[in-house]
Amino acid sequence: MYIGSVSTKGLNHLIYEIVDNAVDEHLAGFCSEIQVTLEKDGSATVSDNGRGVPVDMHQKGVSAARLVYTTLHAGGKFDDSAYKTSGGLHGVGSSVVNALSTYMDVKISRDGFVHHDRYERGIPVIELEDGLLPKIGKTRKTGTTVNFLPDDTIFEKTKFKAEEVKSRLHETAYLNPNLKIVFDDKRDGSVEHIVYHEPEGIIGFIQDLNRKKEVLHDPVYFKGGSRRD
Ligand code: 28F
Repeated sequence: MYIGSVSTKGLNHLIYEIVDNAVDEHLAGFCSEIQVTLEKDGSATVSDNGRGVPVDMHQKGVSAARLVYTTLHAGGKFDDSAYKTSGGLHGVGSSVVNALSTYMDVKISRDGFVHHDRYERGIPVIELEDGLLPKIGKTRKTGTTVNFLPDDTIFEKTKFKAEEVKSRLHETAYLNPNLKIVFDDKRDGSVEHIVYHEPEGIIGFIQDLNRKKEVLHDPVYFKGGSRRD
């Protein structure tokens, strides 16, 4: 939870906070694919094919999505019963990343439209229309796309470390065997394109760790249940 430092570690963590929200949408049962792109201008884009952050009107005439990205929470979850799903998940890190970004651009595909919002250092720069986000297009898809540029007056370094990001995304794929994570690094000339999908889950993770090492003993974990001899 939250960022923890203004070093490269904290910088990369911005991506993980946004990715974790997409993973929560996967855990809720609605998202099968997450796309992470390191863009040429130094920003990062994270996209999922979940339900899309709710855009409907919330309490005093503001879109629910706007509240998600502008309300800093002390901890725990968004404490509104209107969206209490079975999982009760969805992190509160989006607003933190927003506050630490020179800009954050949000596109939400939901209810047949692409809804748009944009912030600079956490402050909205798009005017709401009757309290709701403007629609910038039609779509039959659903999902959330967040593009953000880390604030260089806050972070000591602003170049994401691809190797660390890739390693974390790969681990996330091992932990979520039904999730596909696509990584693209568009920063220097040729694009790096990697698909992380690990249907074998953490068993595959251990196997891949062991691949580099000498085997000491036979497996002690059996898929499908525990064993007691
Ligand atoms: C690119 C990063 O952030 N994906 C997300 C959802 C979906 C819902 C949601 C998110 C406000 C308070 C509940 C949709 N429909 N990807 C993302 N996908 N947040 S973040 O809800 C946030 C609500 O808590 C969602 C019905 N319920 C929840």
